[in-house]
Amino acid sequence: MGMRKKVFCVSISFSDKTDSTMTGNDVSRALTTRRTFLKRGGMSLALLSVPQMGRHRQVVMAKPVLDPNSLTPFVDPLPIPPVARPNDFRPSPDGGKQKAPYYRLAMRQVQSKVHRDMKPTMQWAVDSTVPGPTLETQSGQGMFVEWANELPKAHFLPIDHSLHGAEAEKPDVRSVIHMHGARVPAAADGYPEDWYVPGKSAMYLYPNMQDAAMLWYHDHTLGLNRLNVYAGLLGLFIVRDSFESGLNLPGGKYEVPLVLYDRFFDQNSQLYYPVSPVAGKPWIPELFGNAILANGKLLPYLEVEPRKYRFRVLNGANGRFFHLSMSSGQTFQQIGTDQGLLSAPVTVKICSLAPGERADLIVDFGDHSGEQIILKNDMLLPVMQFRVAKGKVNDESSVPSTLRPVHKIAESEAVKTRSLMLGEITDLHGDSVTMLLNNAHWSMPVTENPTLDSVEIWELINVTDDAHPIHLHMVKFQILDRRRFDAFAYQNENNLLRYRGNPMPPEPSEAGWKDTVRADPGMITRIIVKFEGYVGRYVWHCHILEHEDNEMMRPYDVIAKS
Ligand SMILES: [Cu+2]
Repeated sequence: MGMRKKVFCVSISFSDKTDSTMTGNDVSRALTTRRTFLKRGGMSLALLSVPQMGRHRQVVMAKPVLDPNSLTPFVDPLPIPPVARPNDFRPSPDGGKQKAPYYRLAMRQVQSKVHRDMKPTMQWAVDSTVPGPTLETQSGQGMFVEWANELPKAHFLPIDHSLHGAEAEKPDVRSVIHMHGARVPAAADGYPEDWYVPGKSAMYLYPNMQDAAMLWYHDHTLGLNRLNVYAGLLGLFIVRDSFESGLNLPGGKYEVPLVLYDRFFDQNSQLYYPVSPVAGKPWIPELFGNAILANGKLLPYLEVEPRKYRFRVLNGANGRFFHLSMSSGQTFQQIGTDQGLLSAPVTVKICSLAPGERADLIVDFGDHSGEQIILKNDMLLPVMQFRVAKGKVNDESSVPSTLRPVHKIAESEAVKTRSLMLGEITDLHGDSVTMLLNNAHWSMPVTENPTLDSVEIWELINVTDDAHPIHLHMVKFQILDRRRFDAFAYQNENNLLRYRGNPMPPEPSEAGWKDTVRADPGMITRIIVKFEGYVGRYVWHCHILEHEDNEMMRPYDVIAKS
């Protein structure tokens, strides 16, 4: 017989030390230590919202993975994704005099280095970088983007053909790009079934009738989304407006986008995506890579001046929640969230971001001249380093004490309240088999059908052990509250609602316009949404991409007023 393939089994837990050298006992110890730490620290779980608490799943690491601790940290400068330049200007379809910029952005396979001491990594880029080029526009300035699929015909990550939408008869390589957070007509939203194969493209018009905010684009292909995004198909989209520009916030080179995500690399510097131990069904319920990348680099550094900076941070990970802090102990001033500016800056010591969420942060290096400061995740692990120059500089930027007023939507405006259960189906071992929204599969008839311009309250009733970041396409919303409830009674006593606590308002850093909300385990999270924009078919889903790919996504229809 040939060589026996070495198989490494690790539990994908919330431990950041998950790697091929970790045994089950090590993982248990790590879990215990962290739980004890959490308890002793008196830290609220809502703050940390570690989604992986108590989970202990077998995931096969078919090969040893690279340990980022074995690399010299902070040897590569932080790359800034290039700003996309229009190829052309085209007549606007609304017949207006103003022409709209046209961009052609192609998805391609590239080789690029994520660290000085690693070999080039094969990735799928938009244009030629991962993250792809940043699109920028002014609010109200529409644009055309032609998303072209120029990928190879073979996928390099483990497709699970048993998942709905990823059947073996479908082509392996398919893509469709969604603009997360954009108010767009349904035809340009990147519906998960609107995928196309290499050699094809889709032309989308984005009207951009919305306030300044940092949005992002990423693949959304039904059943493949987690793999295509992991491969590299994501990038930023910044909408600006005159209100925000009038605020004198740090700008130009002092405004730095920061796309964060985690990956595994094999010993050959190639992306590695773990699989389940079940033959023919490689899907895993969550992925927490041991390597955290910032703008596509592993452990980069950024040279900064001793002054204020604005960081536009995206959690672009498949499933990891980030809890960012600075080794200097300094705080962040959070000025914005998913859909733009907060009503006033909020001081945060730890910036928590679920997958899909964004934070707009002001960091003042003014009192730290000459220092080297580490941006850390989960209070332990380095993400990147800031090298603050010596001396003093004249910083003319400012952070006003009030930003953009956030008009609160009154509950009385809601014409409907929908109770929507976030559920999970497990096998006899307690391992996840599929995740469902309101017990419905993707292919079942639409059940959420709000009327255009109406206001609704959606109650996200989470009976699972995980936090699920829930994202609604096309709209922005506000978080009303979160409330602990008896999930057992709800499931076993015919949806009996027994509350276990008082409603808790959103954290101040979430009390603005959102498009993605953390629905914590054992909690009912209520959001209030005005369905402004366009009539048509959209989707709402969990932004843990492994969940989304396994049924935790539903179509919804915005219907015309009668
Ligand atoms: Cu989920």
